[in-house]
Amino acid sequence: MAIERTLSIIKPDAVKKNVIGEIITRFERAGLKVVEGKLVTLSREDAEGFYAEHKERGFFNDLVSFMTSGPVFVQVLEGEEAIAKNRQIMGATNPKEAAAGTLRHDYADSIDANAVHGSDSSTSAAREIAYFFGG
Ligand code: RTP
Ligand code: MG
Repeated sequence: MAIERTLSIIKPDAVKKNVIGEIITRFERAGLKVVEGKLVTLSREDAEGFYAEHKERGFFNDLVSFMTSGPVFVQVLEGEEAIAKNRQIMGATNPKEAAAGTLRHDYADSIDANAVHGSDSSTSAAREIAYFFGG
């Protein structure tokens, strides 16, 4: 099994709920290690650049407004199959469809305020890690 790195963001809704620690504990218990991390408030430019792949989608403006609505905790997780493992721990994008025991099932309020972000491929992980932590 390959050791990978992936980008994880604890989104403004979860930071407001004061569950950064609980969320990181879920990752640690699954064997993922935090190897970089910082609390930041994204500018609109930061959020637009990060989610550039979605810029033609109807939800783009709401997504950017939400991601800039308060601080986020940006981190790099490392471990075996980290990219897929992180997505599994997160659960489905829409918390109504997220399996019991996943982060979005347990902490997310809506498809917009859905607690966490995780890179969806090795290409995305490389781009997103460089975006926040340099190449
Ligand atoms: P993320 O990028 O935040 O980890 O989420 P994801 O891969 O599960 O979902 P993605 O398709 O990349 O969408 C990014 C974020 O946009 C919001 N979204 N809203 N209203 C909608 O139909 C809709 N679809 C997506 C979600 O907040 C999602 O996390
Ligand atoms: Mg995505």
